Amino acid sequence: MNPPALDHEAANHEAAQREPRVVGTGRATAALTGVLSAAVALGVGELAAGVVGSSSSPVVAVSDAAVRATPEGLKEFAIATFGAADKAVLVGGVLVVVLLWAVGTGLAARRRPAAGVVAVGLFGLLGAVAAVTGPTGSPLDAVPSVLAGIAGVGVLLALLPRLQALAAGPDPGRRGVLLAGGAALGAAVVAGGGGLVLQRRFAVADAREDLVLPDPTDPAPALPDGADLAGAVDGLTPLLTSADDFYRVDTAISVPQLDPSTWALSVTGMVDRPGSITLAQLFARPDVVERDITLTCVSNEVGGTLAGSARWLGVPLGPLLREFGVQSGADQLLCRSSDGMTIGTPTRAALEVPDAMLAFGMNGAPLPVEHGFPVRMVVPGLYGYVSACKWLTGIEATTFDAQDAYWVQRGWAAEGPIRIASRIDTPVSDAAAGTVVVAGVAWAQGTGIDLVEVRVDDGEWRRAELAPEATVDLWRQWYLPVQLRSGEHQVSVRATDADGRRQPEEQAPPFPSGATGWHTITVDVA
Ligand SMILES: Nc1nc2c(c(=O)[nH]1)N[C@H]1C(S)=C(S)[C@@H](COP(=O)(O)O)O[C@H]1N2
Ligand SMILES: [Mo]
Repeated sequence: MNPPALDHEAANHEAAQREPRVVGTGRATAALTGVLSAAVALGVGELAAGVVGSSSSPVVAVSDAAVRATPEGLKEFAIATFGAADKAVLVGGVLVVVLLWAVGTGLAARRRPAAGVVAVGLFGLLGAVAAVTGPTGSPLDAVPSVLAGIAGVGVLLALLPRLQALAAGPDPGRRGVLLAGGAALGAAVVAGGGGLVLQRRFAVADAREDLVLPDPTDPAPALPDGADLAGAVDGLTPLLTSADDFYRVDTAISVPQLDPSTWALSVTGMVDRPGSITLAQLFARPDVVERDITLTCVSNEVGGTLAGSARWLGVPLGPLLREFGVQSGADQLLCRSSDGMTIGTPTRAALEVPDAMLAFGMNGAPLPVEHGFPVRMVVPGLYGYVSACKWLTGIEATTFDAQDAYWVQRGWAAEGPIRIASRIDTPVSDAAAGTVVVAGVAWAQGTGIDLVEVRVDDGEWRRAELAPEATVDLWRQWYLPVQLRSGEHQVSVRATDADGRRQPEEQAPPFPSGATGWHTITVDVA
């Protein structure tokens, strides 16, 4: 038992008897006080982040830490369930936790102001630790959370007695209390809004708009006639994916903003001539290539949408790496992005896969910021997690024995060749009886697709029509008209590559090296 608390209860009880109207208001006002102090804390956190130029406001820092700490299974689930919205969902979740924490803080402070101070202090501390321990964390990144904590404590202590006085009964200071609460809310909004505006100083959207890409010295080969059937077949995925529709998978809660005028790529480690190269130097190279390449995520489920095709503009990796003198023993290129991500690419692939490149253009425009502006890697035939480092700032030649990249530390396979795949895009789940056009895409990067077959229920496998092949690194569209009677039908697809290797039937989940199995859909035919 706690005597002071008991006294407090007794006092409350008396107050309640005197003034039954306000029973319970003490709790509500205390909770509200907690929420107001948290709001001011978050606002000050954003403001401080905007002033010091750190991307680690408390919410972002804690969300980033949550991404790092999330077990692979849950991450998989989040990517599969929420897709590109996974980060919004996470940040929303963090805000809900903050809200609950704030309510708890207010309630605790009602009994013991010290407990409230500790709760707010812990909130600031957690943010600071999360920020500093991030892969690119520096002591400066603790500043927003520390200031947020101090502001939160200050507001809590200033507001609590006033709100409590109000709750205890009609009080001449009522107006003053409302003013204090309103002022706190106003301060939170102004600080938070101001912070978000200040953070825009570091945004590179304008610099991206102004960037003039070089013309390719080696443009993409013309697409053969009929290579894109999307206009002719309803529901078929277009051959090239617009940047807006392109899937996005990364761990960045706040998208890295790299100034193209100061960007440079360092090449270090097991190289004879370590050094760096700027964007202007990349643009000025005699070999600027443009290629149509399908990029795929290892987390893609059979039939999933974590794959996209774009026209990439960039500089071939092989010749560039040879200029730096990558040593023969270095079997891994540890690619680093500005947000601390590491992606380990097999050196052999970077040197030998035709069209492996440092890309700065996507579909005729500079890379979108979310897709790695100003420079990312693209290696046809390797899943993104081992090849497609976005916001690239460094390449360290090393060995697979010496260092594990981010995803490999989390159990994913060290080398990630893209598995042959085929997907039904249409129909989705319903169709009208009669002739139904089944259509989709198939890919086997580096080899090319030779055959796509479709089966309805337990029928024969039938050869689908293939659109002409553009390149072996781009997915290939296919379609097949089939007769469907009313009722429920299973439709399956399987592909065979140009080496005669058929897509395996055996179902495997994405972890640890990519999903396998034939895509089968159920169609309700009316
Ligand atoms: N810096 C950075 N680069 C990254 C990632 C990341 O999390 N951070 N994710 C990789 C993964 S898993 C994939 S599938 C591709 C996705 O590229 P996109 O978002 O442009 O489609 O980027 C790769 N490059
Ligand atoms: Mo991925």
